[in-house]
Amino acid sequence: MDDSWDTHRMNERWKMVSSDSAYMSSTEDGQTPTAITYPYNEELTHKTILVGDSGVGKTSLLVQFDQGKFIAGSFTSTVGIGFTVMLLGDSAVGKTCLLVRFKDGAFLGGNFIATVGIDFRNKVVDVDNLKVKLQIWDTAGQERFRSVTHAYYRDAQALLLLYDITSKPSFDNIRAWLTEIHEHAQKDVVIMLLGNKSDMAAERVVKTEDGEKLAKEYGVPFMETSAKTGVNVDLAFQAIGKELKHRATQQPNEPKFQIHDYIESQKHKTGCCGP
Ligand SMILES: Nc1nc2c(ncn2[C@@H]2O[C@H](COP(=O)(O)OP(=O)(O)O)[C@@H](O)[C@H]2O)c(=O)[nH]1
Ligand SMILES: [Mg+2]
Repeated sequence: MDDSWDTHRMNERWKMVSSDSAYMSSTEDGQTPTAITYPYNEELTHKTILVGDSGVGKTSLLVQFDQGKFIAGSFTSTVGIGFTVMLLGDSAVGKTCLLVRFKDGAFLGGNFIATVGIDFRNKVVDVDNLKVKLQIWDTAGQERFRSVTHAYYRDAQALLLLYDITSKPSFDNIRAWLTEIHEHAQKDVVIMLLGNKSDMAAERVVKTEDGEKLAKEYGVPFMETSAKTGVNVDLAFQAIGKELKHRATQQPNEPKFQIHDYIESQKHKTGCCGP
């Protein structure tokens, strides 16, 4: 949860407060002073942990205390960088299941979730030692009419576009989705095509090569995933996180991150041999 992260940052921040300030210095050797050192000891570490629900203002309070100012935007002040990712694709391709698998490491079978859907989930991924917070939005209901609110698109830095390898119509609709995306999304949005349900080899109707071909035509990375077995799910989000992080922090002399190469080197192929 966010809270552990806040606590972690706070500890880092605390060290800064302690070492910068004359009135508080930490015991670097980690020794806990005993009662004998009282009534007053500059070397004493006063450890205070801010607890409370995410968003109540723990970090803001700490920053105010530390720096004497208020920094708006809990999100960035806590984590550093964060991005919005959206899941798109026809109804029942597995968007909600993919999100739950990534966030909680579990698979939700059955249909109840198809009608319910979820709004969004936050997850922090580690990218080259930097915490990158992904806010991942699910779409529920609207996808049937391909009428996802256009404002949603504008806010997204990355889009994961899914089809179901056991559903030809869901694959055929990908072109329409891409048209919709090109019309409404940010110009430099990161798009990734995912052929989901790769565990259902016996029911497959869309060949891996067909997915690859379509992705190549549109110049987007592609992989097959399974929300059920978890195959390539972390990789999909990790690749997105890496791409976004590199775009945000790219130095002029740094080589560009090659998302295609990264995925090719990491992905678990499911085309011929099952997951
Ligand atoms: N075998 C299998 N079933 C899946 C997978 N992902 C989703 N499903 C099933 O497909 C149905 C629709 O999934 P859901 O996540 O609700 O699709 P959404 O409408 O795109 O959000 C549910 O019955 C899921 O259990 C997968 O990777 N493998
Ligand atoms: Mg759903």
